[in-house]
Amino acid sequence: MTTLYGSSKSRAARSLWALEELGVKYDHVPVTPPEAKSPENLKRNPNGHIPVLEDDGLVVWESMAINLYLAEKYGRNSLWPSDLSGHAGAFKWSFWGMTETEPHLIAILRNRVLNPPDQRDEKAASAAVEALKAPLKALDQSLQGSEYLLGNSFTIADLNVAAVMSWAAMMRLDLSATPTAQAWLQKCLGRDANAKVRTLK
Ligand SMILES: N[C@@H](CCC(=O)N[C@@H](CS)C(=O)NCC(=O)O)C(=O)O
Repeated sequence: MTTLYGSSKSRAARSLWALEELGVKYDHVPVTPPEAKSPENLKRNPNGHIPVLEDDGLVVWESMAINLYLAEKYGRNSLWPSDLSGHAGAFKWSFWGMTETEPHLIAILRNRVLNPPDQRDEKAASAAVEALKAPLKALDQSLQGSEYLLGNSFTIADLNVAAVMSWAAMMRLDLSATPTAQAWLQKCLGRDANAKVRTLK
């Protein structure tokens, strides 16, 4: 039995997207961010965060770890690359997404959208937009000449990075300086499995 805890309006969207791509049968418990520190959720994840996956008794937290696990277990013929160099690519891009881009995107999101207007800092948001330019350039260059990050098929590397970058799309950040990355992002986010996630609680 597979259960994913976390609302689709949170980082849990990433893992819901992976489950939908993989066609895994699962139960969805849409725990919201304010509920993440509840005693029940703290039992599942001592950090008090969502998403959390329970899969046949195994508990996994951290969105990228959940997705890499799901891809390896259920996606041998789809999202999970077939060889060791592909696995290295999946790890590389997933960690890259979390460390090189997510912190900047969160800074922009908080200071332009999430914080109450009197607690927004446009200077911090602009600095984060500036800091994002180098990783975006690296992404754009890496996609030159291939459809997806690891070659010509969509893998968990694409899903994980596009899921992080979806905040850029949501905030309509100007990505026109990196048109290859922009086109790749639209292609990834336009997949049916991602559209399905947008309909979930
Ligand atoms: N690095 C973690 C971050 C998880 C995280 O911070 N999730 C947010 C929701 S997007 C959360 O649980 N917020 C509630 C809280 O921190 O109390 C992951 O990727 O899973």
